[in-house]
Amino acid sequence: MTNTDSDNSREWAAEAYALLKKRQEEQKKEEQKKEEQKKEEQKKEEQKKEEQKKEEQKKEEQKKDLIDSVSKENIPGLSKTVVEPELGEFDDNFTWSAMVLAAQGKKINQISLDEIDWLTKLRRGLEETRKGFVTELLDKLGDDPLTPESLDDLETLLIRADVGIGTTDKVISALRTKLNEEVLGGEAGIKFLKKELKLIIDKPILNSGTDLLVPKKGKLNVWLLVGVNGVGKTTTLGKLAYLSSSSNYKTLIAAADTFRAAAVEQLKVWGERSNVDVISNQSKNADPAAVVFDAINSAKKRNVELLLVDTAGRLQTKNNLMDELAKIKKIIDKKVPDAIIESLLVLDASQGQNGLKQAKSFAKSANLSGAIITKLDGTSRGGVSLAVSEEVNLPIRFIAAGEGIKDLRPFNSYEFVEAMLADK
Ligand SMILES: Nc1nc2c(ncn2[C@@H]2O[C@H](COP(=O)(O)OP(=O)(O)OP(=O)(O)O)[C@@H](O)[C@H]2O)c(=O)[nH]1
Ligand SMILES: [Mg+2]
Repeated sequence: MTNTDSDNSREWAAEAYALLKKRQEEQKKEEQKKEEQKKEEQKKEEQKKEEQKKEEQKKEEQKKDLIDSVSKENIPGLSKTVVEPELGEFDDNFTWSAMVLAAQGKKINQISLDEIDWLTKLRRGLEETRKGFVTELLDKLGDDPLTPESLDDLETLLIRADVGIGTTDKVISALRTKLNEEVLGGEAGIKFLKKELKLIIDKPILNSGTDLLVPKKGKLNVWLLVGVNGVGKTTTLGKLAYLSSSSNYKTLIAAADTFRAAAVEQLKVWGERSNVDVISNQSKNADPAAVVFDAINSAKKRNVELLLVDTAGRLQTKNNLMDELAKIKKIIDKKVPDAIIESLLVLDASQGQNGLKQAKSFAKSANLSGAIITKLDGTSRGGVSLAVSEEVNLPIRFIAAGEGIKDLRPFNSYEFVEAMLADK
């Protein structure tokens, strides 16, 4: 970005901030107004009740019970809790996030607080990964141009951020070739690095022919979430259910992790939060494929567009797990041959190279179509996302940076690389 570009973007960010602030204030005023109206109505209602009290005491008490129970349902925290983001200060976080959106051609009135909030979280989450090499590299370089020696440093830093040896080699040799052609300062070096990393992440996405994974309308889409235990499959499924139902796709959840006792309960909480039904079988050691069978029947009856299937991560042996997945797929193929199946591997970024090993072994036997990277908040190993793209050849479809219902977004390589290599 040139200075003028960045000045313009800052102005843009200030305008965007003012607009969002205005919108928020208007919303607040509107809510206040509604609240006052509600109070007024309640007051009137109470007066009315008071008048009627003597005559219809019995009847009145019944009515009050009803009102009490309805208002209890509306108390946040008791049932479906979706925390809405608040507009913070007009600070560096806001400016950076707005600039990233502006650089992608977003118009001021198209940006939402959700997007700003997400980018801020993503950038903050990747801070540890970034500190590992960008900050250190720029510190080492000062104002000097990149040299073959500084590339050796960069190589070590990339490997430390779990980018993986193969991916690091590729990036470093591209930089070496570039250095043979021209002198690169620190900032230009980072810019070139961003471009190279983006190319690596984009390759499997381009090869898949689908930029953005969304359910195909008018069809049954079945997304299987697979991965070893504890990586975040169930949480991710809950967030996907929210994203899908709030984007108006008719959604259903199949609780096919029958291995872990609490899995169904955990899913039901997520289902309630996003208003999505959960198909389950509470009996001990129920067959996961049987749950999927029931879920498909329901999905067909209800014209469901997206069926999200939670699977177990802790079957005793890996073969067992793979057999289970194969059985689930067979059932889907048999019952709905024209369903669109996505097998999405959930990977915990904080497991770094270990996670990559898992990805490789799953990819061999599970016929995966994409990856979801979780726990990008607060790890120094976010670089593993690059290894997933380069070494396992999987398109990254979603990323998560937190435990909240809105902390999962469709993957955007530009935003990811900008967040990972942000220079402030
Ligand atoms: N910080 C953070 N925590 C996460 C994220 N995603 C999931 N978790 C947490 O990781 C833990 C495990 O998540 P689960 O969704 O239960 O993982 P799972 O893969 O379903 O686990 P099993 O069913 O036992 O195989 C929970 O405490 C989640 O809240 C994330 O993006 N960031
Ligand atoms: Mg689970």
